Amino acid sequence: KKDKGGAATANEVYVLDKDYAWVPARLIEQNGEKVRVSIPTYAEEAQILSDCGKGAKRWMEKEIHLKHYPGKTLPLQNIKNGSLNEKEDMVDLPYLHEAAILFNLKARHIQGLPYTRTGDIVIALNPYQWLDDLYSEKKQNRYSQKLVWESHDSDPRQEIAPHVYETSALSYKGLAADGQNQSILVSGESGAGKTETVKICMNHIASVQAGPGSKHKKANKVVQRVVESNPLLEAFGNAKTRRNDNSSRFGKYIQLQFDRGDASVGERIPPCMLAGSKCDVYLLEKTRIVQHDENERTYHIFYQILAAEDSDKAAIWSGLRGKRNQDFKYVGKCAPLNYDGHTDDQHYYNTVKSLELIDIKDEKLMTLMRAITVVMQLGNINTGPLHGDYDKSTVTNRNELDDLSELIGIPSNDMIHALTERTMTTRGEVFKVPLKPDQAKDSCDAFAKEIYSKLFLWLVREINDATCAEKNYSGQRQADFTTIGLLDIFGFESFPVNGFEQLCINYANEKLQQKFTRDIFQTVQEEYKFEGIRLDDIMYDNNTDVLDLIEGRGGLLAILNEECVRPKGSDREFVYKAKDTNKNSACLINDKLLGPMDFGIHHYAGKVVYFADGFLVRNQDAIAADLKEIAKKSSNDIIANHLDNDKSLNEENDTAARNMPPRRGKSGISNDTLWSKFKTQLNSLMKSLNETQSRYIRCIKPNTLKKPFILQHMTTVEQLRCAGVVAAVTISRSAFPNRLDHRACLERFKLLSKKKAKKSSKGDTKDEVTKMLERALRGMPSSDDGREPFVVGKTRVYFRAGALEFLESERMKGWDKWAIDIQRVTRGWL
Ligand code: AOV
Ligand code: MG
Repeated sequence: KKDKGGAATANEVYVLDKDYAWVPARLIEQNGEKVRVSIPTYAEEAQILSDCGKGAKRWMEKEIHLKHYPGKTLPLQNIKNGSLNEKEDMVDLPYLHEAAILFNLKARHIQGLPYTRTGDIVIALNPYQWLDDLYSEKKQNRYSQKLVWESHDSDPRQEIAPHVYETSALSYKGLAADGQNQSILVSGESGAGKTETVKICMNHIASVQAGPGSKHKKANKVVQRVVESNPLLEAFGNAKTRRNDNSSRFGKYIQLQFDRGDASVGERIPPCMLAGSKCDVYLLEKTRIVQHDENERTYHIFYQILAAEDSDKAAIWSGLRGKRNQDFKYVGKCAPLNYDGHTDDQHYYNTVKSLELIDIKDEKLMTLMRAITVVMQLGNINTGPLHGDYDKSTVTNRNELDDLSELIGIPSNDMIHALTERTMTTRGEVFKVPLKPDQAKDSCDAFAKEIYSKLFLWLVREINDATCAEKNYSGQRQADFTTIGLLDIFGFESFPVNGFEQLCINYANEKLQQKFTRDIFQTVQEEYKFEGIRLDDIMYDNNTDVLDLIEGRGGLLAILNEECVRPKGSDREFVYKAKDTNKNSACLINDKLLGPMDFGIHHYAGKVVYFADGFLVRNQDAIAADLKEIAKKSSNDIIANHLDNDKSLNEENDTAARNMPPRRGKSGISNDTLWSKFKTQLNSLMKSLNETQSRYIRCIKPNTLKKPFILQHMTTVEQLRCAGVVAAVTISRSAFPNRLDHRACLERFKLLSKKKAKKSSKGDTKDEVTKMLERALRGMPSSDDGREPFVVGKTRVYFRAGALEFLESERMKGWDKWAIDIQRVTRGWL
């Protein structure tokens, strides 16, 4: 039986599609396990929404075997009304599942509306164009007025469109009104817009703090320094990648510090002023310092220096005069890049200005620039066999070595020894082992990586010293300030080949996901409490098992650390032991098809296979003692004094980390491994986050073309899954998958009630809805556990799985029976 299209729309569904994730379709027929649907032809994919609205001209038929697609066909109320009249808050979508979320976001995105809510979470699609109106001063003030300074009886968000300004404004309000520390957790994949979003929120917070209607927003020096610290961190920690011209190659957590508002002024909310900021950074990508892909670049700062005026370059080092990118191997030739609206030379002068703001100028500035030049110069050192002996090595381009020696301030011969030999100690006897030419080259690379990464940490400490409130308000301590923390951290990663970095990144994401699900769960509990609904059966997936596998006793982290101190430890042995010890863990993929260097993990966001090559070396993350020793002789203060210091500000405060004695293993390398340090850092971050009220912004990259208005289904859906948006919806809907507010419910189903619903004498809609629904649902088969099919709350009706579908099918009494069956078959599926 064919559907004629047009009016009857309840047989419209979304079906899973291998190219487009979800496509809207019409059910034509069901025959046992088989369903025939008609789908708009793929050529019209971009127009899917409008086509469906118009009753579609060209459709193709497709047979779906339900048996093979369990849970893959979804009931849809009405594509036209459900999608084109998109909802600002997805919680208001009557059917809330992955496909509905996708099409709601799409409908908004193609109209230039990048922000959408899912309850308290803001989903931000990268608009890939600067929308001036969206970030005007007027907009900023409107959100501050509505959400911070005015008082309302009901949720004021109902009056304003979703925006990340609501996240920043509500955080500020929580801070000022309740005195509670706040945090904004921004996540998403590379290029999704995390860093921009953090800056947008930071600017807004800086404007809210000036108080209602203030005209003097950014005049104060503290605000300027805090805001200017962003481009500075970007110059040293961002680089062009294939996916993002200004990609952050480190994670960061910035805490904005505020003085406690003066309650004596008698304002309803005492304005708290921004007093400073503090930044913690995570896992700077080190390999990029010595190599990068052809279409990518190393860190911006290298290109900035090389693009400066010759006289400025000569002030750093006379040898830089006339030098270009291609004269340095680590930098290399690449097309000129204009990111953030500026060229490299313009960026150089902005960087110098921002450095001056934090008092890095004159000789200190030169020391910093020279240390960066040392890194570049290290890449130019070539090594070869010593007098034809390939077991030994020497530097083969003496002129480059002499330049290096001049820059770093260490005699050339001392440099040669440090780069081409290793000092070993066996049974108290000290002797030198020569390095092969390749090993000597690796030692140059290791030295360059070490200098740059420590220099980056040094810079972060300098920024913190200049911006932190404790310094600006002497005599006050950290605890005297309240904070809003902004987290901009790498999202979940899964590439064709995944290494140690991906494991660290995905581990961090598991930690954050755990917090996310717990917070969502709590919000749902609060909503039900507000509605006066007793909650007995919320179930949700938690990822404790994966975290156990990674960081628990006998977990991957412990095994890898053990392997690092074992005299004959190897990557392969690590994989073997990891698989053997955790063979009962459901999260570890121990497939016969995986090689002896591969292991897989079922992460919350999907399955990832890791290739363990280089895990031990990466984890040890230590340079040879010879290089550490020689660095101390450098005339460059940063290189001489800061190579041993890798503590971030938070870590310094963490006494537990300080009191842990480092263990020593083979060749005297300490067991203070990268992973252990990262774990300590993460735990300290989680502890700090747990003391705050957290809000979430999920950034989504709508297309890989970096173009406005386009939304690609497949990649968007993958991100929604990774961001836990679907999981959040599942949690919030697990007990009651559907909800409608009282009015909407009355209007939609009043015809079902045989008796005309009498207006309750008190005009009580709750009572009216309850009576109406009791009558309308009388014919519904009772559930196995005998529970009520719906519960009426203070403002909304909550439906158990199947109840809303039953009402809808009753409403469309004229439908063919098969349509109802399909609704039943698909009931409860996400
Ligand atoms: P990311 O921080 O999430 O990637 P960015 O914040 O650097 O991504 O954004 C990537 C690019 O998208 C920016 O350089 C802008 O061109 C554009 N963009 C992002 N957000 C907006 C916005 N709200 N309005 C206009 N353009 C925007 V990475 O750091 O790579 O994970 O490691
Ligand atoms: Mg970024």
